[in-house]
Amino acid sequence: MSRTAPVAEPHKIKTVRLLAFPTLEERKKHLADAGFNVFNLTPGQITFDMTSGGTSAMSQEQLAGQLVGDEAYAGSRNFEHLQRAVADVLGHGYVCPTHSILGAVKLIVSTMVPAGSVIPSNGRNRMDVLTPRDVDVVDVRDRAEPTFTGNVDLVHLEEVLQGGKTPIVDVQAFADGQHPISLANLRAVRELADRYGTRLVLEGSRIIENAWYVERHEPAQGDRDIRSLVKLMVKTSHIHQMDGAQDPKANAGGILTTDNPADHEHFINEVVVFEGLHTYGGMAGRTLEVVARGIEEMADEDEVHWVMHQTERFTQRLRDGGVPLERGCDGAYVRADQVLPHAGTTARDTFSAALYLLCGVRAVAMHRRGSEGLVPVQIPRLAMTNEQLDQVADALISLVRQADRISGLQVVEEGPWRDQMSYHWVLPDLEPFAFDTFPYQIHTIERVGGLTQGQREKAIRAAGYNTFLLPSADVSIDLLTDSGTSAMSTDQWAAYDGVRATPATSEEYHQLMQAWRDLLGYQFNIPTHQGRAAEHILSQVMIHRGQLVPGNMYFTTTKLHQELAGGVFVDVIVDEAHDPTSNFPWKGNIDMTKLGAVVDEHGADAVAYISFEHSVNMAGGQPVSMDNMKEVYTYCSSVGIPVFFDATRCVENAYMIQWKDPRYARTPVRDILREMMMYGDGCTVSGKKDFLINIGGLLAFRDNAEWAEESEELLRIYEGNVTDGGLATADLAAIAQGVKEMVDDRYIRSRVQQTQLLGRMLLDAGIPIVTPVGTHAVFLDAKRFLPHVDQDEYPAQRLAAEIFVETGVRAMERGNVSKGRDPSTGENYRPALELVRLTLSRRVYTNDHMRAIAEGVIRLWKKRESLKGLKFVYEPDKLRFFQGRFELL
Ligand code: P70
Repeated sequence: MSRTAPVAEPHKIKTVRLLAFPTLEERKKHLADAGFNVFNLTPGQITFDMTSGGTSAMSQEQLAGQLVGDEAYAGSRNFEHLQRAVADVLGHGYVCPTHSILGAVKLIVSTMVPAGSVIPSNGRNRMDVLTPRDVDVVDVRDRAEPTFTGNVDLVHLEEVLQGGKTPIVDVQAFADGQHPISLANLRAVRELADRYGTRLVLEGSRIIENAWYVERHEPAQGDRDIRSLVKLMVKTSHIHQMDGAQDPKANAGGILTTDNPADHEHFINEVVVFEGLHTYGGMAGRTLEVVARGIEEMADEDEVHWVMHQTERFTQRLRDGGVPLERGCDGAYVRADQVLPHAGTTARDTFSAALYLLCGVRAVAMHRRGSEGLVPVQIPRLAMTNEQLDQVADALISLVRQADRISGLQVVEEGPWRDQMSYHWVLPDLEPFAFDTFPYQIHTIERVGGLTQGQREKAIRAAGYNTFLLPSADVSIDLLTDSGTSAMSTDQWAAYDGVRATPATSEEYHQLMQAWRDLLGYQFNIPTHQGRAAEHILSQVMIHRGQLVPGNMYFTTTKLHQELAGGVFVDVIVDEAHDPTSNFPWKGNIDMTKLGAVVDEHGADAVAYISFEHSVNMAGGQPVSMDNMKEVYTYCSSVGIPVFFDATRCVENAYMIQWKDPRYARTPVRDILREMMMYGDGCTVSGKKDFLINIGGLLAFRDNAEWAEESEELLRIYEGNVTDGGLATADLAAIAQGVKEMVDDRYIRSRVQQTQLLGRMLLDAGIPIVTPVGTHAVFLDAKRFLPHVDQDEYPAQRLAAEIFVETGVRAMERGNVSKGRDPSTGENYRPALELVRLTLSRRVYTNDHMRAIAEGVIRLWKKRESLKGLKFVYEPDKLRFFQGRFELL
């Protein structure tokens, strides 16, 4: 099936693994310690490890499968699952598991290949494991074939077969990672094998990539999908072997499959000698399960096309940059001998060492030392973004341009295998390459909804044109909120899994207290289950009935809790905040004149506290300047009014200060944050945002023990213990780790800059958005997008609904519906800002997703005139935006 190149990943990120960024000095030291053989480096010393074996990102279903390994010695459920998956996807009736692909080769050789045999093969790397067993491997690859370079030269094969002593014909799908075979050629090989009474053994570790190539390039096969091509190829073989750590995306494991009961019987009698019992074959139950799930998923058409698109794109960029290479199914195989001809026989390892020195990337040729000068730069499946790959490609290009500065490694110790090599080196003086990208790799992915436009139209009608009421399974890119939607890191999961749960006091509680104190500098820290719980308690403790609460624009839940405590919210944000076209950089600031006027008119005693939000959500994610925080605090302390931050997005605000205030350009975000918090008496936090967790909140006081004590009293009544706030012990552990990760400068920069990227793309297309672009979201200005729709017909609500229909992107209304009605008049408030928020989750979407979103909104912009407004058909009186339902006008 021919298709156009995909715009973005057909999935989102579920969990991430943090990357290491060793400095140049560290890289020098690590290289020397490794004997200048990059095989000896460890992932903690490497930024990107460019190898595809066992390094793929799994699906969340595969990850879950890890926990349902029944780990029985015999006849496990996981084995039964593997049998079903093999029958369904590969079509073979028998499967024998092995510990790895080498285990599978071993069983074939020991049951079928007597010493002195001759094995025709299209893969040179097969020699590594076959030749030492007193087997003669004959290369029968057809060098004349231009497209399917892995095809077997049938004349040559027949000559070899005529010589006898050929128990099997060994064929690799995408031989050596670079040479695909056509289905027609595979079928011809099968015919010959049958004619000469021998067996066709197919090595299908990269069968998906080969099937994609067939789908694309083999004339008669373009109408088939990946799934049917995979089955056709496997069924063409007598025996099929597969590496669980390649296409099935597991971290280990192998399988041997066949339709021949006699061959299978040989395998299972031999597997007990070398591997384990025939129902586990040297794999843990969990690995069987992950392999089974991986086989079921691997032929997913969208996913295959994404993976192959990444490979094509990566190699093209390298070619364009003048890097000599051979294109591989999983990356680029660089001709190190051409880059470093002066390095002679050590060209490959010299290239690898120089690349690591340059930028911290590992690309390594493994196994036996051979004559071909290729260094594989493979892409771990689904684990990297295009942006990261672009940067790796640029690093390689830069290395090639500096090749003349690099002298060859000098051999100190050697052996026939590459891991045995060790060297001396005169470090070249290279211009180092620095990455500026998301500081994590994708660890697991979650497939996203893929409804058609017609199906989405039905879905939004059924949801009463309220995006809150859509099932998330129907959503392709979910920009409803950044709340509780972050991808956790593997470090957070490790902490989560490692706890000893208790309803009393845990180690994690103490660790969390320490982490919060270090980060915020506040003495009293009270965990809550989320932000509104902290707001409830703070409002109850601090507000006397009738008191005013001045703040920099309302937030829905915050204002509601202030009102429930008898307070009256007064907006004292700068005027610019209400003007979506003003480019004032600190639109979150409090207007000192407005604040002074409130205090002068009512007296300081009439003011409960200042409600001071960082990176103001309803204004568009707009930051507060450091000077403004200082000024507000100085003034308020002088008149005795406490200042409380809503520090929900405090790290984003801190980054904005680093980015936009030249005095802080070199100050780490962590230190900026610490200073910000000095200008307040306490804070509430919805931890579900900047704290990088899916649940949790905080109420903190700088030093006032009395407020803290009163709060704890309410906490016990409404939330949980003082030592957990109603959170699971495991969640406390995830928070403690999350708050360490959130102040990483690379992370927060990539996070906010992603928002800026989306905003820029929309601005460039002339789409009205709130400027300057804020930190966590891009806000469409519905008044200018749909000027023909009256505010009482809810233009932002309609626009959000229509964005879903057009693009599958889910957004949120932040305008007239959210603001509600004035209780005294019953009329809608008709706020100045009538916005649709496109909110970016943390660590979940890539910059290619950003491009897909922008393209969709631009399409809608072009047909905006056809859109009309909405009317309420169900209108709750509190926070009506959550449950309200509408009809088209
Ligand atoms: C959002 C979320 C929550 C939030 C916030 C600020 C600045 C407090 C809270 C409450 C979720 C949300 C909440 C109400 C309406 C719509 C969406 N904001 N302060 O998407 O924290 O949710 O943890 O109780 O942004 O902006 P919590």
